[in-house]
Amino acid sequence: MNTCILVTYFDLDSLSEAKGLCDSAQYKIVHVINQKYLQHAKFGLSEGVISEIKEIIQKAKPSVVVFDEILKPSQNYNLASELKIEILDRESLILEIFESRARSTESQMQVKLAQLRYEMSRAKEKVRLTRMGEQPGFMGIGKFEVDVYYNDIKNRMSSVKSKLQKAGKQRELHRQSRKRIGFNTVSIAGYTSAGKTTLFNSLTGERKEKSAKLFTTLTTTTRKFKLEKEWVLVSDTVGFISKLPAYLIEAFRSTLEELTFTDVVLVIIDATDTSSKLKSKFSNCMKTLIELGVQRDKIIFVFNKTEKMNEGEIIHKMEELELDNNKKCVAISAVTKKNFDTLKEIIRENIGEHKRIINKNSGME
Ligand SMILES: Nc1nc2c(ncn2[C@@H]2O[C@H](COP(=O)(O)OP(=O)(O)OP(=O)(O)O)[C@@H](O)[C@H]2O)c(=O)[nH]1
Ligand SMILES: [Mg+2]
Repeated sequence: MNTCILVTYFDLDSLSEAKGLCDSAQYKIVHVINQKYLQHAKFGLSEGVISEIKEIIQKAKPSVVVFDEILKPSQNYNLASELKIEILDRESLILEIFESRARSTESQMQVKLAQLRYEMSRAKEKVRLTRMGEQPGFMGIGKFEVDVYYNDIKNRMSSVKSKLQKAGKQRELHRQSRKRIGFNTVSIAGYTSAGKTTLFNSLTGERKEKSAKLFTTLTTTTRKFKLEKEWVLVSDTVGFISKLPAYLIEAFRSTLEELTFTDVVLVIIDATDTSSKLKSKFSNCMKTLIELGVQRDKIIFVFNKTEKMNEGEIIHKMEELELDNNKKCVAISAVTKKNFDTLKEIIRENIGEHKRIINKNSGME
């Protein structure tokens, strides 16, 4: 197994999430370095810490150093040259996880596009440095080859993009045919590991992979389930995370766009999180949903994993997110199916409400 030294923040929430990311990427952590600040100009770290890490590298001989922040290409370059080891910043770590987990052709292409964008941002910096004469060519190649390299990435990107566009069109056709048949649709969204797939499986009787590891699901799956007398289509989607690189959202946009077309979006919240984690994950989810263009009135807030919590604790968690008086909020357990009747009732009411708004806007009511 690959090993790493993890450089992260002091607070327990950041630490546990960073550990989760290392675990999902299959790196065994041999040493943790906690810092208050990871945005120093040259290395991301202060120079004092650099010599500390050098000593640890000598002793522990890790495969990589995981840096739990987004590093600029120049910082990554400086740090790698100074420590003489590969540096994985938060973006590339998440990319590695996505790469190892992508199963469907579409998600593999999406990951490919994200990797190319990542490479492109690095290439731009390298081209800039080479042009300024600060870096005498890179990877042993000169100015002319740098342009060739840069153009090659551009070409590969446009080829992946056009394949993804085709897949997107296919998705659009599916969506239209579902609409013609008259199916109502529900999407499940939320932070990674909130329990989206567990809920999806419980509603549909599916057996999609669920796990405590982060980013278990990368492919949107749609199945039907019975809502009293009518069949409804429900989709499970890729989870969010804080500081998710913009180009990953961009690459997954075509699948995440499903969220803007469905009648109802269930936002799954892990109610067992500490207050600080609960709030930061929630604001991150809402920010991402708004960026994607999801209308807030379509959202139902689902507090999950509440089977072992008492009423007081649940209400307290709802209050923390100012959702305690919200009619579109329900506490469930995806494992024990606690409050599934209430959840279905709220979904039904919201589908009805959404349909009324659409009809009104199109002059049918
Ligand atoms: N106690 C408890 N655990 C749950 C519940 N729902 C999900 N879990 C656990 O939470 C973990 C994550 O569940 P998943 O369903 O894989 O979460 P997800 O949101 O699909 O995660 P990603 O696909 O990685 O984004 C698993 O270990 C589940 O067993 C619940 O209602 N109660
Ligand atoms: Mg999942």
